[in-house]
Amino acid sequence: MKIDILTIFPEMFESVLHASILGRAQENGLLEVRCTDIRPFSAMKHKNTDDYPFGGGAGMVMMAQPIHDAMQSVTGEGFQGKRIYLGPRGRTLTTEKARALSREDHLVLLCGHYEGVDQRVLDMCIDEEISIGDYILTGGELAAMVLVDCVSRFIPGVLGSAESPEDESFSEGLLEYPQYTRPAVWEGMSVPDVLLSGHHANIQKWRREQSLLVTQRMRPELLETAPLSEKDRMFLREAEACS
Ligand code: 4GS
Repeated sequence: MKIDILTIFPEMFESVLHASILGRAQENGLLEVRCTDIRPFSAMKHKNTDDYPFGGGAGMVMMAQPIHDAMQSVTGEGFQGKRIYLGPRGRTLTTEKARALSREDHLVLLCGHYEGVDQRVLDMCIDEEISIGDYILTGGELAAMVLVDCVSRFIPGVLGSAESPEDESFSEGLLEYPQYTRPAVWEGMSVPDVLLSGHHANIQKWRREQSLLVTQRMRPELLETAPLSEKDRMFLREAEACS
């Protein structure tokens, strides 16, 4: 997959994109991320990318022209893919959305700054606005990095063969069960016996129940849409009665 990022701060991406799993994915040719600085595309004498908002008000607005020209430079003729603006008005990024985007050949991510972007260039050049959550960032760059990271997990081969993108919180609609590693006793606290038992079926049952309990406690609304068996529902009813 190819991902182009349009930003006025390309240097923010260097370390994030080259370390760890994303770095390996790019070395293996599974992922190709390119950052394009919007500023050189500005037709203004001083290469400005923002201006005062029509109608007044605080802050600045990113101008249409530099963004449009930067977008043209990475899409060209016959672009096949999705052009995404990261901003708080968009639909919130979810696992489903990340999985769907991972099937695209080419993504272009536009990072906003200041009070936003001239609406006309969004109307002309953007297919979809996506938010990473209901809070305000100082810029869209961190949101773009979050999107690149969670989309990349779903590209076949990006995770090592032992890891699965589906074997985590949310993928089964539930939160993750607790994990433990050595030592078996640390600071007087033991690992749950069942995990040391070697009894695979009991371990699976325990993990499922822990997932159900932590979801009920922390994110009960997820239980309304998670695929639950009759056994799961019975367990949750009993847990509720005991609490
Ligand atoms: C988000 C967000 C965001 C909005 C960028 C104000 C600077 C800022 N982007 N998900 N201007 N939440 N962007 O807060 O994507």
